[in-house]
Amino acid sequence: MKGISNLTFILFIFLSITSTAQDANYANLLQNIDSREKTSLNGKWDMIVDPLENGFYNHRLQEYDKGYFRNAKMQSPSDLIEYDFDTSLQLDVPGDWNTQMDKLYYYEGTVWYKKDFDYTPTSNELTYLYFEAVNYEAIVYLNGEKIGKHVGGYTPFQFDVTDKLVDGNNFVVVKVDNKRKKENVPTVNQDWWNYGGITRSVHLISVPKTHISDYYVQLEKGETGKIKGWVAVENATNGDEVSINIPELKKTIKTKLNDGKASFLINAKPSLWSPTSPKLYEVVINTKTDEVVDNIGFRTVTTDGSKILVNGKETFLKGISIHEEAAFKTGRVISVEECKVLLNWAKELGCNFLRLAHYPHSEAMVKEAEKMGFLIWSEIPVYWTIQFENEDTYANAENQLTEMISRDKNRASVVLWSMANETPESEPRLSFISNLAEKARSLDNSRLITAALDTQGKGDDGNLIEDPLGKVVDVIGINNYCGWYYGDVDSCSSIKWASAYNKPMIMSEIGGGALYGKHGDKNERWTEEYQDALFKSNIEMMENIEFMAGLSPWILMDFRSSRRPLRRIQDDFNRKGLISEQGMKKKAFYTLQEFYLDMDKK
Ligand code: GCB
Repeated sequence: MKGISNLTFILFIFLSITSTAQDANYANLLQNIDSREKTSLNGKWDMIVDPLENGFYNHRLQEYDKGYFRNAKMQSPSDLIEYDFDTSLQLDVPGDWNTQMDKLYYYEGTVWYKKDFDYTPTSNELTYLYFEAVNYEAIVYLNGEKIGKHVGGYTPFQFDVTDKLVDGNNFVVVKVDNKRKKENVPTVNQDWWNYGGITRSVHLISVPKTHISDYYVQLEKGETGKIKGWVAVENATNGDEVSINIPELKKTIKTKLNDGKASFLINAKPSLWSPTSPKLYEVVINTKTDEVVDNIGFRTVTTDGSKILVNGKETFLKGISIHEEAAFKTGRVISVEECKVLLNWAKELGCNFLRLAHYPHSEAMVKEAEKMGFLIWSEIPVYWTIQFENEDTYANAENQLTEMISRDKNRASVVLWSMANETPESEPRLSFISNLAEKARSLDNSRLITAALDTQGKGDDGNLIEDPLGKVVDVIGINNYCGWYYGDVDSCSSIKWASAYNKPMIMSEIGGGALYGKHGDKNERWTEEYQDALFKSNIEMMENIEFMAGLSPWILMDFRSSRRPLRRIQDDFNRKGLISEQGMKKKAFYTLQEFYLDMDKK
């Protein structure tokens, strides 16, 4: 007994010494909002389409205080107010506007959203207004007053609205603007639909004044016996206690807060999370006033030369790329069921890995994928030729990266943070992406950093990877369209590859388009036979690349893109899916499936 209390004392001293703030640069997003008391603001929202931004600027193009956010009402019959939310049309939240109203199919611009709700204050609580995502820029007003702005279409953000809420009826107005701009991330050019709107859920989340605002609970890099992390508590007093409890492991550790943060280290031997055994442990974090429960999996991910190791074991990433677009109805995915349709297809294909392209997918997608044992590549929309020399563009990209990592840093499924996709080589691009990589490592050094490159040299002797970005990343992603954008289908199988880096390479894209049900000769574009032959030839090529550690062909399902106007074939869809948007599997689906299933037998 005495021994145990000595040990506790030593541990207490150790924890006190190490309980310094870990990193002050997180986005400070409430973690795991599933475990929080929430009021949903989903449902019908009133909306006004405002292409000229009349509700924001006066006729001199100055921002003015009579904007639509006031939600003004006529007080007398002679009043002139040229808008009225109460008689307006409505949109569903969550949801994109493009697929909800025919008139808005191609619309890019401003739409005003308004929602009324009742609120009853409770004592000693803080209330956050939490948006899971709005594409692209959101200016948020509560009861006629501006409470903040958020830029970036795929990550969550929150505002403390405690002092702005009134007892009884309240209204929130959001100016949503998805105009593409050169300086944005992504920029003006992208090969997916620029779905606008409040595309993910909105909540009011109440927490005690002194509350757990953030935490990191993960295995130490490369160590399977040490769970390490920190807890951040808002409005705490120095010395307040935090406990971290993992009941199934019979581990409880207590630590003290210093400047609102506390570090901890738990020696434990959890059953490791892996694609074949996606074990999650209930983790309960307590303070005197607050409790958060999460389900966390423990695994390591490292590299050894050109291999990727999961829990120390070489693991080939049998993957597929996915856009977060709903099957059958198109538009953004808005429910867990819609996530599951895509994930089940990936399972059927034989995948253990998903590239969630080209932006952070919803938390629901990441969590469902985690339960099903998928390893995940998660990325920010630093896509093609963005403004690498623009500081604001960098700040925007870094903010999206920070919000992505803040939200998903406790997910065992996520093994790769991707910084960029197909960016052209230049000095400014190298420093832009190197800075992002450094930022990502400072926020989370337990995962691998990657980027999808398309800069490989294509010579007569074969393809050579020597992009200087290869130095910066831990895993090199290569997008390679042999048989589609270059080379004959038959030529692909004999291409040789070399790399200047002794690092793992994931073929993050290969592919070609086919219209489901279109059959013909294997040399005829858009037929299933052409796509199938392309997959076969590329598979042969990849079987000969020694440093290949994984593969995520482009793409699971046909998806909407305004770059794809070819009538009767594309009809605004990128047709590189292995499955049509109506859920019909093309020939190449079965070819890739066979390749993955054969690998399991080896
Ligand atoms: C790419 C891009 C992806 C496109 C794809 C295509 O290299 O990374 O976003 O959709 O090619 O279909 O051209």
